[in-house]
Amino acid sequence: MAIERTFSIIKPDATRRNLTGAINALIEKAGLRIIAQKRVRITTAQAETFYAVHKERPFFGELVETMTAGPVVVQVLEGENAIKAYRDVLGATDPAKAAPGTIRKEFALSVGENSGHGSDAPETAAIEIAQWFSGNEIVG
Ligand code: 3AN
Repeated sequence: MAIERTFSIIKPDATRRNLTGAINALIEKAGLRIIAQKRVRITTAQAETFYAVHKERPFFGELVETMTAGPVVVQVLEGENAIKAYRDVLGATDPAKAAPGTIRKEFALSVGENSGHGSDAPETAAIEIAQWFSGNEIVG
């Protein structure tokens, strides 16, 4: 198995409810290492760029609004098959369909306010990490 890096966002619905530590505990329990982390506010322009792939979807406006509604915690996670491993820890997009013990089952409020983002492929992980972190902020 390959050691990979993935990009994570703890979304505003979760930071608002003081869930950063609880989510980080699930990340670490899954064997993923948090090798970079910072709390930031995403601007509307940054959210539109980040989610450009969804711009034709009916929920795009709501998505940009929820991602800019409060602070987020952006992270780089490292571990074996980190991209899939983190998406498994996140659980299904719709928390009603997420498995017990996953971040979204435990904490998400709705399909929109679903507490976390994880990259879906190595190419997007590389782009997303570079969008938020410079090399010397990532300490593996
Ligand atoms: P995932 O984050 O699980 O990869 P995507 O890429 O399909 O899911 O969707 C990106 C984000 O868009 C989701 N995390 C969620 O916040 C939002 N989203 C997806 N589907 C819907 C929907 N039907 N209604 C509202 N928001 C949605």
